[in-house]
Amino acid sequence: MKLYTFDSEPNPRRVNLFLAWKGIEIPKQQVDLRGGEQFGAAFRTANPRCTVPVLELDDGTVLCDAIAICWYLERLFPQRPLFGSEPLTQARVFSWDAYLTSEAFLPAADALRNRHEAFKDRAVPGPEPVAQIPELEARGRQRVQRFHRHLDDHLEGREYVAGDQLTLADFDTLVVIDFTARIKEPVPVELARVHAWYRRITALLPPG
Ligand SMILES: N[C@@H](CCC(=O)N[C@@H](CS)C(=O)NCC(=O)O)C(=O)O
Repeated sequence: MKLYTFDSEPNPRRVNLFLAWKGIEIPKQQVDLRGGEQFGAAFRTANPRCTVPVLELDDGTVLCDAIAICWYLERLFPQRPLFGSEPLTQARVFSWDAYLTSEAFLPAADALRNRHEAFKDRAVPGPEPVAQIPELEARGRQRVQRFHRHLDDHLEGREYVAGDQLTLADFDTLVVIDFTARIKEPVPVELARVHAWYRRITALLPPG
């Protein structure tokens, strides 16, 4: 197996945290997103969507979404489970992934990609040009703020995001929170439950 990644970016980081927690090592190849390597012919053959992470299996099969990569590896390496062991916890992890993607990742990406010159005509990842819509920055920020409030409400009486044990949903949420801080939309101090949860999860992360 081989993992195509660009370690500093949010979706690759989701897989990296998962691998680190389980102690799995997979050969990695960095795809320089800043230098445009995702659009080069070599990588495009692996993933025509031109995004990372990508897990390439020994028979050439590719998985191009962080959640699918983690689920597949969970089945191969069941130690230190991150999808829980009950069907309901597993369902909650997938449900949370769908929620996070639409209500946090994409709004944060909208706020970033519709503003910066570096993303001109690249407002959405992928090989086709997509023009920026400057108004989407403000809407993205508003939705990120709403997500922070929802997360704080959700954490009332809960130690973990999905069910009563640590799951991938916690790591993925941590990655989103760091991403929102990167776009200068940190979690407001008054959202104490989010801050307490963040400290708890950060303390569990393997070093590095
Ligand atoms: N659906 C994919 C999305 C992957 C994705 O959007 N990755 C970003 C990095 S976080 C990317 O590769 N962007 C390419 C670009 O900006 O051109 C997943 O869940 O992993």
